[in-house]
Amino acid sequence: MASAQGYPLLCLENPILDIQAVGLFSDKALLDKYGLKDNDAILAEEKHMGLYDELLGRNAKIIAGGAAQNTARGAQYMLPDNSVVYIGCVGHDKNAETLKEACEKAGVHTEYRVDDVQPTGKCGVVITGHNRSMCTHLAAANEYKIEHLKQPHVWSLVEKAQVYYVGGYHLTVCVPAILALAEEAAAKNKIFMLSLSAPFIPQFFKDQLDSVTPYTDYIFCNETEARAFSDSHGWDTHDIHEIAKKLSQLPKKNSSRPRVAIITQGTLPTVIAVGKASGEVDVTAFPVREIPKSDIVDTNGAGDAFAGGFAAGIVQNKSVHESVDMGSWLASLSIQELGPSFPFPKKTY
Ligand code: 26A
Repeated sequence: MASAQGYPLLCLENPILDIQAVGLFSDKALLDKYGLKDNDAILAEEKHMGLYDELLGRNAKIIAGGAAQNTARGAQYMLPDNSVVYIGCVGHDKNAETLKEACEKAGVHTEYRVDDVQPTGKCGVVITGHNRSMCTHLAAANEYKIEHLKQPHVWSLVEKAQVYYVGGYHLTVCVPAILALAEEAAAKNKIFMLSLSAPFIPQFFKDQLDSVTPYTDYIFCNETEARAFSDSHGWDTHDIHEIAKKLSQLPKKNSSRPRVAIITQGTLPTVIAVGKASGEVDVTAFPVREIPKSDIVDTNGAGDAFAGGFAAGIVQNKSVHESVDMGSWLASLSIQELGPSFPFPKKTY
């Protein structure tokens, strides 16, 4: 049962189960066999379909994933009970139960659309060193429909939310649903956040992305995604400070809030650009909470955890810098766990 007062943070994207190979079972030969890059996120084509069974045959771990679903669990980790609701489309199967249970355990309320035909989406994750390669078969996750969002019991959760977080991966799925949230945020001066998710989003889904960026109050990406955005927009720069500045200056629907662009760069400082009404931009860099390399289990989900901690800060009206530090703290916890997970018993910030 949904909480009567709703949830301050609402996240939308693709609920996906990660099938993650670990240790000796995960190697370059496997990447080569399926033509995967060592650090990438792609949509599966026909030639990749054997990867999932091959991973399972190699003792792979099954872990709840889906980028914004990880962010939702991460944000809830740092917020009071009943703070986060997550929306996306799953199949009518056991994998959907697994995802729902992971969310319930984390205290995240789910409002899944359940597709009767397609199975729940899955993501093959191949870890080599500190890199992760992801190959996603969206299946049911690709069947999200705006009609689900507009049902009265779901839309009332949309209306009660104060902050929206959409994973950019959803731009491949249901732009009308993203725009419905974005417009609700802009019309009522609520907060809309978007992550670029992967380089292929600005590369191949540029028009969909450009239809949503004017609504963003916060836009997140890592350095590779930032450069892909710059290339696809003909900006002719790979300088992260410069790209952050330009992102913050993109046209904006709701002029009552500044645009904030946040670019993470692994262990290098996070670059933050805050656009001002005058047209000037404040660009700062904020160090990450680095942990010893030997404590890193894998970096799958680090960016999602960062966004979760950050969103938790914004939900609690913290400053941008404090929210960045919360994101960095949560990311440092997540990379010490297998996959996009967080330590239990809970640690406190
Ligand atoms: C549309 N695509 C490609 C995707 C994803 C995705 N989540 C949503 N849509 N491809 C990978 N992921 C998730 O990213 C997380 C790490 O950031 C994986 O499920 C993984 O948990």
